[in-house]
Amino acid sequence: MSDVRAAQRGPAPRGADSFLRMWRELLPVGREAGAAGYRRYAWSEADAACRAWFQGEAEARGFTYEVDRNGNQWAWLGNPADGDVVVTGSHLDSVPDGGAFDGPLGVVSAFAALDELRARGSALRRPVGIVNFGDEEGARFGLACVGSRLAAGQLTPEAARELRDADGVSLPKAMERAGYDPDAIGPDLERLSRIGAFVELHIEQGRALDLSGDPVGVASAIWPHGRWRFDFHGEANHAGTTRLEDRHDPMLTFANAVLAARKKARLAGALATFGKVAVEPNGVNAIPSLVRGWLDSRAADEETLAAVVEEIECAATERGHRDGVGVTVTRESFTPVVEFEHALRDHVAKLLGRPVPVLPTGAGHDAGILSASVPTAMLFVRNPTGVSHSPAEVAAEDDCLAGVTALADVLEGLACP
Ligand code: HGY
Ligand code: MN
Ligand code: MN
Repeated sequence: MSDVRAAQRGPAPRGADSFLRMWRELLPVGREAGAAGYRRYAWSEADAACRAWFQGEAEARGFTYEVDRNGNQWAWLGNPADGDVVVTGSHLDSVPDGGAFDGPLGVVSAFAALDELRARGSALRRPVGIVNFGDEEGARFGLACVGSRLAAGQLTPEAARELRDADGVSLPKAMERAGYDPDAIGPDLERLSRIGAFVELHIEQGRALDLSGDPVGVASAIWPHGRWRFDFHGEANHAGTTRLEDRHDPMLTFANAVLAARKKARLAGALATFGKVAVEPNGVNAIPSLVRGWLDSRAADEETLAAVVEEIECAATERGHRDGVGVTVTRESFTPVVEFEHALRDHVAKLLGRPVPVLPTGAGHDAGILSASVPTAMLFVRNPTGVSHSPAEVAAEDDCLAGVTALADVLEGLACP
């Protein structure tokens, strides 16, 4: 069908060279001066800079560039309307003070892998696409994978329109300010139905590959996970004059909930994290009136996850009774367990040409969202420290290049059989 050589201009950079060039060029994009890490939040200026980078890379190669109704960016080689498209990619947004690799590694590797195929002279027999899904981390509006959830019909436009950031800016307003049409958002099932396989490459967010000594692995499953908002309602009062026994201090109840979360998760072999907190009025010499803490919890199966969250809620409520503090819990998102399709997973593993670890992960991904409607697989690249969602996140250059080669091998096997 499409000859990868015909669609690109200029001499053919090998995947490794183009990866290193793109990585260097993307590193400063959307990076605030003085920030500890990346703050590439959805629909921000930093996000716009990343999107401009994506569009530039697509157009420089002569790929057809498109933004879908939900603001996800696509670069096509061949005509996606032909169907059975092989898509690869990831996301470019970040958590607060995130690392360089979570997301961008998959997008940069996608372009580099197609450059590698071009250098190999591979002729594509299926259309190929690269995607940058919008707002994967949910750092700004609290819900992860907004772009892929909307496309897959797992988030309704009505619910998306209710999302607000910490300053009260709604998702539609943020999209509009960034130059996108918020009235267009909604399911994009026809687009997804054209995808025959989606393969997302991602840095591993753990140390399994480091421990096994492999640069690349394949995903087996994603743990079910969700986010719950705990509101602790107390009574504002003077820190210097209110007797301890007269206080209704929501910070105390919150602190106990944090300890309970740790204990319940440990006992169940699950994970529970209060990573974000907002305090009102947030004065150093005032007992707070409200503490709002967001719980992120994950477990190997949905029953365990539900039990752990319920236990944390009970512990918080009980403690609230003792402190004279009201506790309300709101589930803000939930992603069920994902088992990647075995046929594609095994095929991808075989295309790598050597035995590789097949790993579950506790991290969420757009691939997990898409897996409900599209055959989906993931490749992981070794992370020597396992650190992620932190500026300390790192992968060795050789491993990133091994990832590019692995992705090129997989795309070649799928699209140039
Ligand atoms: O939070 C997550 O699991 C993902 O990295 N978005
Ligand atoms: Mn992440
Ligand atoms: Mn990610």
